[in-house]
Amino acid sequence: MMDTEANIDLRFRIACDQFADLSVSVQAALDKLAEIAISLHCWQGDDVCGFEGLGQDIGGGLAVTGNYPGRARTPEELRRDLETAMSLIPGRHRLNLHASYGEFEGRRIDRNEIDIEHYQGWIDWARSQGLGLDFNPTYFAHPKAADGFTLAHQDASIRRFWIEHGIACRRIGAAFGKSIGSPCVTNVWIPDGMKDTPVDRVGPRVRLAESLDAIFAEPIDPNHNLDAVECKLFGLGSESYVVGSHEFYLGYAITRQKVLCLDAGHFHPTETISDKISSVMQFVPRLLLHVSRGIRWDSDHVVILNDDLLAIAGELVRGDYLSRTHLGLDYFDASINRVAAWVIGARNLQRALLVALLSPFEMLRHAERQSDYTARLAIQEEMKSMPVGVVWDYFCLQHNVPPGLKWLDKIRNYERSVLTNRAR
Ligand code: RNT
Ligand code: ZN
Repeated sequence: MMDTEANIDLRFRIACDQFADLSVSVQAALDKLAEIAISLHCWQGDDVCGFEGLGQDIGGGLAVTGNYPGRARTPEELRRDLETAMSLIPGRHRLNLHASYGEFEGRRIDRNEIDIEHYQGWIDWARSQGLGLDFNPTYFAHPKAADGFTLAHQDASIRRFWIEHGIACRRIGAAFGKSIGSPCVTNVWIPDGMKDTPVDRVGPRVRLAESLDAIFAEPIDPNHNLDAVECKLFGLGSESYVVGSHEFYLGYAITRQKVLCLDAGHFHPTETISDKISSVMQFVPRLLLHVSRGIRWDSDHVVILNDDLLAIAGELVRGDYLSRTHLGLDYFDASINRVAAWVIGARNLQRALLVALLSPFEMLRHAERQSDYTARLAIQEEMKSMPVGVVWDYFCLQHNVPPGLKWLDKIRNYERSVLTNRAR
């Protein structure tokens, strides 16, 4: 048996020839893949608990299920887990932080009082790791969100509180972007909605638009902070009506030229986001994707390499949208090793992008332009058995990350030596 590296090397060279026959440059694909940053969501590491110590239910129609041992309980634990995950994901990436993950040192700092000092530990860590930072105001898991309304609340004082939170978060996002040297995407998602049929669908939407305008009133340098808005079809407890629907935020993002966030789990169960990309990109400046996997409802399962993911990656590459798109993961699974959940999801997104980057789009476009749909279908199907796997392994080796399944051994060691020592 050859050693793994020599074996991968040999098979890689054969694969390159196969792709060259289709006029695809493997090296160009790998160079491009190395440039694509994925924003890892901090909340997978601790079941969306955060560090405020409010003891508040997560709420907001979100639900984390499972009780796998090893949940991160402190910023130090979460950072160590993230470092482990990132050591198994090729390339340079980003961290997506929620406001509830500030370091408050036992003090009760309410959401409208948060300031950059509470995130200095994250900035220092991100800089030391060479990571970009993204941010999210936290409009759930709080007494003032307990009745399911925040920015669209009937009570002006509650709306004001959440507007102040949004304003504080944009300033923190801008400080992130400035000190890291890469714009921070600050994404607004709110839970507001109703369990049962509302009578007034208009009022909350008018209030939401006003609240958002108030949050975004302060001009902020887009080189430091970019504002994103995320829609949803329904949530637990907001089955009948969500104020921030797709149409609402699509209209909002177009008229205000904001980043539109599409979460793969936030549409009808048979509706996919891949086909939306080329439509919305005609009208919004940039896109944020919450790469997730809905099952039956917005269940936030770990991202797998399925047709939906491949279709998303294909659209981003074919449409040349990568430079206008921010990629983030969004799921929370507490039933498996949480560090592995990050690694599996991130590597799958990268592999989907690699499949897209290795596709013979010139050849396919040519067939389509000639109305030769027979060839188009034949080529598309042939691609499914091209040797992408060994190209991926080669990419991992290039970036000093374990190829194949070898990363799982590292996770097992980490679980044994670190995670199992954490009390439940
Ligand atoms: C909720 C949204 C949102 C959250 C995070 C925790 O349905 O997807 O993005 O998952 O803010
Ligand atoms: Zn999301």
